[in-house]
Amino acid sequence: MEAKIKNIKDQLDIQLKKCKTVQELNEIKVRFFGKKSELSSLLGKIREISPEKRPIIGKLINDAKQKIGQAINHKKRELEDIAYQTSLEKELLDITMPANVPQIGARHPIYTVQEELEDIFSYLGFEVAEGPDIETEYYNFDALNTPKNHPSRSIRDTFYTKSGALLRTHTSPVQIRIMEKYQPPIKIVAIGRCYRNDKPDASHMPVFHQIEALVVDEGISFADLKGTMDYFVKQMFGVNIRSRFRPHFFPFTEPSAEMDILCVNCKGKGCRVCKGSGWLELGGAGMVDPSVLEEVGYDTEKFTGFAFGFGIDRITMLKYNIPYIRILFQNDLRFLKMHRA
Ligand code: FA5
Repeated sequence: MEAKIKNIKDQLDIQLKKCKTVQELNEIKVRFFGKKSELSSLLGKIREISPEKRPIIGKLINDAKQKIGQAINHKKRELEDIAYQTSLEKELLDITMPANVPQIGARHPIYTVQEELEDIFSYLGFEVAEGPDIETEYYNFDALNTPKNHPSRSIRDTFYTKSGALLRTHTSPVQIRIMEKYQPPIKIVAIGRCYRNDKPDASHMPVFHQIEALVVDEGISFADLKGTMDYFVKQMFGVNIRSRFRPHFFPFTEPSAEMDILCVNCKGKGCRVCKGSGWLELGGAGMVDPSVLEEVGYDTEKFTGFAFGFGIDRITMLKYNIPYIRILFQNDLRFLKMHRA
């Protein structure tokens, strides 16, 4: 009997060592403790033992039962500890891991400047107008009093489509489209892309952006033009901005002028960006030529007007201290993130 009890304990030790899960342990418990277990059958046979030996064997069986129970409980705790540890490792949150920052889109600096321009001119009572990028020769040149032999019409300067249309070389055709449609008073700005067969350099790109302004009413003078441009540059760049007017020629304005701002790159010393002049040309301006007003059927005895067209890319360069225009078109994420609006 003693040998049998020892054998049961040895068997249990072997089984417990192999046991890996709580489920296996439950099966072991049934096998060693259940009604059909060897231990139960030993207990059943106790009556067959002589009365004097009975208490000794009974104690042996009860001790064995207790030890088996303790061993199983011990194993149960061990398995529960392992399961808990494994779940902790699985759910481990490593707060030192690099964060996944969401990739949020942002407005390009050119569009931020465009919005600022719209705000400045809206404040002055201008309405925002639009025109197509693909234009006809009529709107881009003819109606703007540009002679048939003007060099800007040549294929070396202008991109033409096979059908004879062209990619607008400036925003001035919007002037004509608006005047054709509406009678004075006119007070609009138009913003958009322009295209020229220009070789890319520090301040030129084949695609760039302009803002056009047009005011037509009774009694509009050059002083109104200068006042508006002055207000605009001060709002855009601050009161310390240095700018200058130069006499110039445009077929659609008379008199005409160009406005320069101190070069963003060299601050007037002369460099590659300003081609040594110390100044960066921002755009052209002038009083609308009466022949343009006549073309749209306006009464030139009654109405006068002014217009100007500025390069938005140049304005953005100045605003963000960008030395080369192409940086605005390269979509380098390092630059775009730096100038996120
Ligand atoms: C014109 O385009 C005239 N339509 C402006 C105008 C409007 C005059 C109304 C009078 C009345 P201009 O060719 O100078 O003018 O261009 C105006 C501005 O556009 C330039 O000063 C410059 O800032 C910008 N610009 C012109 N070509 C390019 C280019 N290839 N790359 C970047 N900016 C350019």
